[in-house]
Amino acid sequence: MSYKQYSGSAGGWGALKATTQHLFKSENVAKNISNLLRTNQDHGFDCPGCAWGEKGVPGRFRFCENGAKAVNWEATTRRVDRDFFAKYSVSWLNKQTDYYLEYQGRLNEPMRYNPDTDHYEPISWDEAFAVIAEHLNALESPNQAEFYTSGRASNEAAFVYQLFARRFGTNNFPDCSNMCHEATSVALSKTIGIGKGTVTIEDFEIADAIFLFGQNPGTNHPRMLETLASANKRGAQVVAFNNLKERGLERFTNPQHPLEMLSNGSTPTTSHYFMPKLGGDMAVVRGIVKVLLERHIQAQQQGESVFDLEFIAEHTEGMDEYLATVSATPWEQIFAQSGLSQDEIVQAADIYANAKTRIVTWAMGVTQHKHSVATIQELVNLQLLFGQVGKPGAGLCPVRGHSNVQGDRTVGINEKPPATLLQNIESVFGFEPPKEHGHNVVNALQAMSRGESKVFIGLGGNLVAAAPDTERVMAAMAQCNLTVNIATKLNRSHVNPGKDSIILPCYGRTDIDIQASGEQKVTVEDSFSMVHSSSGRVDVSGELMRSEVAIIVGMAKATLGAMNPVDWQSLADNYNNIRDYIEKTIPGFTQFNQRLDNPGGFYLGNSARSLVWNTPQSKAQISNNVLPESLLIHDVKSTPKRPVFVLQTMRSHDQYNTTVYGYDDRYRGVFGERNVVFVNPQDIEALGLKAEDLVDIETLWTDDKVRKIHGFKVIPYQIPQGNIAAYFPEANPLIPLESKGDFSDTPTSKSIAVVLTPSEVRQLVRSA
Ligand SMILES: Nc1nc2c(c(=O)[nH]1)N[C@H]1C(S)=C(S)[C@@H](COP(=O)(O)OP(=O)(O)OC[C@H]3O[C@@H](n4cnc5c(=O)[nH]c(N)nc54)[C@H](O)[C@@H]3O)O[C@H]1N2
Ligand SMILES: Nc1nc2c(c(=O)[nH]1)N[C@H]1C(S)=C(S)[C@@H](COP(=O)(O)OP(=O)(O)OC[C@H]3O[C@@H](n4cnc5c(=O)[nH]c(N)nc54)[C@H](O)[C@@H]3O)O[C@H]1N2
Ligand SMILES: [Mo]
Repeated sequence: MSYKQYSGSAGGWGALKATTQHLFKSENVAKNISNLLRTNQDHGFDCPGCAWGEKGVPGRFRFCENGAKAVNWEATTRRVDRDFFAKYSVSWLNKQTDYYLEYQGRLNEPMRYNPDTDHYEPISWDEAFAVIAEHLNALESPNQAEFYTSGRASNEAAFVYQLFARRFGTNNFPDCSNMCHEATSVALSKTIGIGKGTVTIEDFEIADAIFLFGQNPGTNHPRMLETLASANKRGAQVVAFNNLKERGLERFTNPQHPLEMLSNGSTPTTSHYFMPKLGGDMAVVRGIVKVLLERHIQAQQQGESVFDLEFIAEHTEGMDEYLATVSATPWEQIFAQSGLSQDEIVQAADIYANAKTRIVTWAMGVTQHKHSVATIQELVNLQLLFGQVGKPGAGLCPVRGHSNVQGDRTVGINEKPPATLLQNIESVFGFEPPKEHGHNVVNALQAMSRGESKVFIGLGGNLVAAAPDTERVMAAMAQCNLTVNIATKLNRSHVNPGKDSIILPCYGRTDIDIQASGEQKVTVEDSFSMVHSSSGRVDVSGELMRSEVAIIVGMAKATLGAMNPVDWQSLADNYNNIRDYIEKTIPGFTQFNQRLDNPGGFYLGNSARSLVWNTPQSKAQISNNVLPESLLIHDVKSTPKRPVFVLQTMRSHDQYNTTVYGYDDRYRGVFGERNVVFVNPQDIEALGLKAEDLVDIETLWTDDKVRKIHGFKVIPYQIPQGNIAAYFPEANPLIPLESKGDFSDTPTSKSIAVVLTPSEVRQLVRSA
C-alpha cells in the first residue's frame, strides 16, 4: 500500500500496460484481444464502459484502458456456479469485498435463496418465473413492487421491461439515473424543453472554447481525452473546473498514436484549470455572468452589446429578472462560495467572452449536490445569454454515465412518464397505463424501509452498494418479501437478499445472443443522441444464462399471461419486433430497423438544437435562482467542536461504479488501497495529523443515527481547504438517504458534512 505523485500523462504507456494486465487477469486472453478490436465498431458491440460517442468512421479501431477493463471483466471464462453457492453461505459472502464478489466470474444458473440453509440453491428458469409471478400477483397493489433499472440495459430490454411493469400496473421505476444525471434532466427539461444535451461530437471539432465542470474524463470518459487534446492542439481554449487536480485534465498521451507513444510525448488536455470549492460551481458561473454583465452595461452606453440580444429576444424569457438577481448577488458571497479569487473569475470570463462558440460540459461534480438543478440552470443561463444553443460548435453537453442510461429514459424508464408516452402506450397496446407518478430511488428505498413496497426487481445494477445510507438500504432489502436480481456478476445486492430472493443470470454486451429467429442485435443511445446497434462476440451457447429480453419476457408471461397485452414470446424470438413497437410508441424512431444499417447509427434529433423550445411558454427559460445560503452544512442538528469538512465521494481509476477492478488509482498516485481520504496538506497539519495517519469519518445530520466509517488513510492532495474526498461505495454509509438534491432527489454524493477523528481502528486489508 502506498501513494506517490503520478508524474506521467493520462493514457500513454501506463494505460497500455494496465490494459494488458487486465487482459491477462481475465484468463481469456486471445478472445479478449479480438473483442477489444471490435469495440465501438460497425458490426461489433457498443463498449459497456461510458456513454461518450464515436464519430462512426468505419474501420477505425478505438479503445481505451477503462473500456478494456469493462470488456475483460465481463468476458471472463470464470464462472460462479451451483458448486460455488453450495460452498459459500450468503452471510459469509456478505463479509467479502466488492472486488472479491465480482472477481469470482459470471453467474451462470438461476438461483433461489434458501433462508434455512443460508445458501443460494439452483432453480429452473420456469420455476423462477413462477415464484416471481406468485409474489407479484399476491401484492395488494401493483405499487408495492419496485422495478429498478441500471443503465447498461439495451433499448430493447428497457422497453419490454417498462411495458411489463406498466401493464402490471405501476410507474415505480427507480433507476440509476436518479443517482446520476437526474438534476440534468430536470434542469434541461424546464429550461430548454428537452432533458438531453444539445451538442454532437462534431461540435467539439469546431468550438472555440470548451468549459468542463465537475468531471474526470481521464478515468470515466477516457475517449473524451482525445477530443479535448485535439481541440487544445488546434487552439481552442479548454477550461477545467474541478475540485481536485486530475491528471487526465492536464496531459494526455494517445495510446492509438504511435508517434506520441514512442517519443513519450503528450498533449495538454486543458489550457486552464480552476479549482472551485465543492458545490461552488453555481457561484463561479454567477461570477462570470456578473463580470460580463458589467461589461454589457458599459457596452450598451456605446450602443453595443456583449450578450446576444437578438437571440435572447427571439428565443428566451426571463432575462431581466435574472440579471437583476445577478446584480444583487454580492461579490463576497461569490468569492466565498466559489473559492476562486476575483482574478480567476475575471480570467474565466475573459476566455468565455473571447470565444465565439462555446460548449459547456458537466458530470457528477455538478449533479450530486443539494442545489444541482439551480447550478445547471445557471450554466444554461450563461449559454442562453450568448446564444450558445442551437449553433454549430456550441451547446450544452451533460456527459452521461452508463453506456445506455440516456436510451433507457428515451424508451420509457421514467417514474414520471410524460403524457404523450402514456397516450402512445395506450393506443399501441390497447390498455390504460397507470398515470400517477411512481417511485424514484429515494422514494423506493423509503417505501421498502417502511414495509410498504414488498417486491424489488433489479434489471442490472447493484442498488445496495450504489445507494446512500448502506445500512438502511440493507435493512430495506431484507424486509422485502422478494428480491430479484437480473445480473452478469455476483454483487452486494445479491448477498443482501429479501425473505425470498432470486438471481437470474443474463448475457452481457459482449455475448452472442441467439434467439428463435437467429442472432440478435440490440441498440443503445450515446450522450449525443446517436442510436446504434451492438452485437456481442463471445459464444455463450450451451450455457444457462439468458438474454435480458428473454428474462423479462419470461417474467411477463408468467405474471400476466402469454398474450397480455402482446404476444410476449414474439418479442423475445426476434428483437426486430420490439423495435417495430418502439417505432410506433417513441418519437424519433421512424424506420428504426432500416436505419440501423447506417454506419454509426442514426441521430435521434434534439428539439433545442433546432431552436424549438418544448416548454409551456414555447421559449427557452432563463432561470432566476439565488445562490444557496450555505455550502458547508445543510440541516445539521448541532455544531460540533471539531472542524467541519465537506466530503465528496468519487470513482478511482480501477472501478466501474460498484464494480471494483483493482486497488490502484494510478493518476492520483494511490496504490493497493481504497480506504483513503484526500485532504489538503494545511488541513492535515491543522488537525494535528500527518500523511498516512488513519481517521474515522463521521457524518453530521439532523437525525440521531450514527453514520461513521473507520480507519481511512489520510492522503495529502491538491484540494481546497475544508473539502475532502473518498471513494464510493466505501463512503456510501455516510450519506443520509434524506440528504438529496432539490427537485432531483439525487443523493448528495458530492457534499456531505463530516468530521474527522484519529482512528482507533486498525486498517482493514481489503485485497482479494
Ligand atoms: N471507468 C469508469 N468509467 C465510468 C464510470 C466508472 O465508475 N468507471 N462510471 C460511469 C458513470 S455511471 C458516470 S455517472 C460517469 C461519472 O463520471 P464523473 O462525473 O467524472 O465521476 P466521478 O468520479 O464522480 O468524478 C467527479 C469529478 O468531479 C469533481 N468534483 C466533485 N465535486 C465537484 C464540485 O462540486 N465542483 C467541481 N467543479 N468539481 C467537482 C471530482 O473531483 C471528480 O473529478 O462515468 C461513467 N464512466
Ligand atoms: N456515493 C456515491 N454513490 C453513487 C455515485 C457516486 O458518485 N457516489 N454514483 C451514482 C451513479 S452516477 C450511478 S450511475 C449509480 C450506479 O448504480 P448501478 O447502476 O446500480 O451500479 P453498477 O455498479 O453500475 O452495477 C454493477 C452491476 O451490474 C451488473 N451488470 C453489469 N453488466 C450488466 C448487464 O449487461 N446486464 C445486467 N442485467 N446486469 C449487468 C453486474 O452484476 C454488476 O455487479 O451509483 C450511484 N452511486
Ligand atoms: Mo452514473
